[in-house]
Amino acid sequence: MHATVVTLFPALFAPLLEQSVFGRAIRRGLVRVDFVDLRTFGEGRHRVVDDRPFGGGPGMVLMAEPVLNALDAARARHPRGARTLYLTPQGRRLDQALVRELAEAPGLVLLSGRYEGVDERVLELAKPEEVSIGDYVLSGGELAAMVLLDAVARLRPGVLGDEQSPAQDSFGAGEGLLDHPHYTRPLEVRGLGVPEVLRGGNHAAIAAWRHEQALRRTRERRPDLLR
Ligand code: 9WO
Repeated sequence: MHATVVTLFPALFAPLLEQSVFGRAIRRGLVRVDFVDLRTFGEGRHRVVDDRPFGGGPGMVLMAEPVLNALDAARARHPRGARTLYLTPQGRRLDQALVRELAEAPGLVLLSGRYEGVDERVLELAKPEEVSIGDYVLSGGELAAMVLLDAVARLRPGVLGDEQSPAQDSFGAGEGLLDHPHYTRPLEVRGLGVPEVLRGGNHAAIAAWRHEQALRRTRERRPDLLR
């Protein structure tokens, strides 16, 4: 995975890049995340990137030219076929199917907005794919970009240790089910035990129990996933 993030706040990404799984993937060369600092493309001596909205109202809007120039610089670092994404609550909802698709892309350019958003002409001219991680408003697109990067990176071969496999994920096998319950030591926690089937060595029975639990949870909590 090679991603370039266009943002005013590249430093916000440090905790993700330093986190153990993600950091190891970078050191191993399995994942690469670069930044284009939007400020570099600002206007004048003060590198201004925002201005007041036409029509009035509160807040500021990211100006088109700095964003378009930053996107061009970011795209120049990727082969054709790279995907350009703008993180916004107005976008297509991110789900595991889109995550799998993005994991196969030859490159990702992520635009993280701030303030009230970007000048609409950026969207008309650069035509990024608009992606939402959920129906809520953040202070900027950076956290959403990190969520997307984390979800995509862990699908790249070798990023997870071999003890963990994305095939084990609740959505990873393409089954679209929620996860089953998990238990570890001790056998008793404040009077609560562990289901008997998990304590025996019958792996077929364990697999069947887990599948049944996953189905039940999905039916109860997210019937929409069973369509
Ligand atoms: C602010 C706002 C206020 C009232 C109604 C709708 C609204 N949308 C926004 C908005 O999009 N503000 C932004 C802050 C501008 C772009 C970057 N920001 C952002 C991105 N906040 N939340 C996201 C985001 C991105 C992806 N998935 C969920 C949220």
